Amino acid sequence: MTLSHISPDEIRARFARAMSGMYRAEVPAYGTLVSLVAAVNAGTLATDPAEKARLDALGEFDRISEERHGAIRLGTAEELATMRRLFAVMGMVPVGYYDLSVAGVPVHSTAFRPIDPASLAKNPFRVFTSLLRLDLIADEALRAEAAEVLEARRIYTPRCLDLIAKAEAEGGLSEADAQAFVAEALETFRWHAEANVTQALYRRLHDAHRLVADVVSFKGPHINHLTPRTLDIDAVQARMPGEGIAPKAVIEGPPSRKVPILLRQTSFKALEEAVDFLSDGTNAPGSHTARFGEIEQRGLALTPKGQALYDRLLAETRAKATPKADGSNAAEYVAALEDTFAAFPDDLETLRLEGYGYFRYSPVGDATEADLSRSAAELVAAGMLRADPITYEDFLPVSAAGIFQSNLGDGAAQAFAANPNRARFEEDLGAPVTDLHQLYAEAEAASLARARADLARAVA
Ligand code: OOG
Ligand code: NI
Repeated sequence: MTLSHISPDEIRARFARAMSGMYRAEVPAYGTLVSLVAAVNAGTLATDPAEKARLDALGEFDRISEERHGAIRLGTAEELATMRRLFAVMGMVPVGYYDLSVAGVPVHSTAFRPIDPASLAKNPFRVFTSLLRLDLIADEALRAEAAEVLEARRIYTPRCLDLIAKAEAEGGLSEADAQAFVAEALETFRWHAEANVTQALYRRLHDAHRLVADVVSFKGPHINHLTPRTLDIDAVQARMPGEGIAPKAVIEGPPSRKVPILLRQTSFKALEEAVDFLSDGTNAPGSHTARFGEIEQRGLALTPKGQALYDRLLAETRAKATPKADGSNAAEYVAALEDTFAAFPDDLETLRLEGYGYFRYSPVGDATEADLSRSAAELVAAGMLRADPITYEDFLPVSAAGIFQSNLGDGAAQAFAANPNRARFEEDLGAPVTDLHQLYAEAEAASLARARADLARAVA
């Protein structure tokens, strides 16, 4: 990057804003949801000045009202590899591998996101990106037809491809190029009412799996939801029906707690949208449901120890009660969830001292020479360091599966054997995915090293 280049963080922030504007125009309920989330967040902060001060001090306050994640589903390895290059222009890299086949969804996924704490603070926009796995579809003839349709489509504009190449060659984009890039890249995520297939083929794809129809039938990977971040998901969930939005029956993820951990999410059903299928002589009007709304609340990022406890407690909960698609056992599920998760420590001190979560350290007091050799826990106890929870920036495979399922329709669940294929995904992507635990561990270690150096400087 040179001085005349626009920073990838700035391009991402502009792109996220442009995407939000586009989605608001395409899906009116999204605008309603964003307003509701803003009202609930403002209310939460008004009644909790300590939380507001904490978010301010961490530089997290400014990002929250703009914070979004989106999701797309791609059809081919080439589309995925190019998507990696497109997101790289905005400082977003693939983090994590999520196998959704276990949950009956024939995709595997990663999340493109910024990884540097300063970039996250500027704008943490992330996109959950799935690649269709035609290999999991049994009908070989249908698989071949789907592959042929996907091979023929072009989801990026020629100008967009040129600008990606230019950013790669020159190490960045100028103001004019960045503006053009945002506009051109947006085209890839737009909804296309004209399908690439006849209604008859759409039906067959749909019968194989609704997700296959969603990926194969259209000209591009329409953004299927855009999710604002709330500080109180229970409050938003409770207020959604009053705004004419019917959320899914249960919130995915951990239960409501004093210290939020990981990620809690809820979504509402897709719109039914009119589709023009390729003519097969009948010209019957068609429709498709793809796009939906979602909200999320983010909490403490967990260490492998904390994540293992989360996974175990969630599995125990689901052995007691599995949420039914029609919501009929929602209360039973929530009771089982709360009951089981009573075993998960719910105060910041225990979570930190027992190594369940990741924390960011900063210096607050004066230290003496002798203090410098003390442990982080001792320095916090002595009031020389403060420790703040590091926010979870990623996704949860079981939750993601629940979100997919609730929006694909209930009958859509289909059993596939657990079939993770990270090596194949990375080959298709053209790069390895970054390990998310490594990122949090590095962020924690870097903050501690910096805090210790600051304390040492103050002694000297
Ligand atoms: C992605 C569903 C997963 C989340 O927030 O966990 C997801 C999709 O439906 O394409 O977005
Ligand atoms: Ni989502």
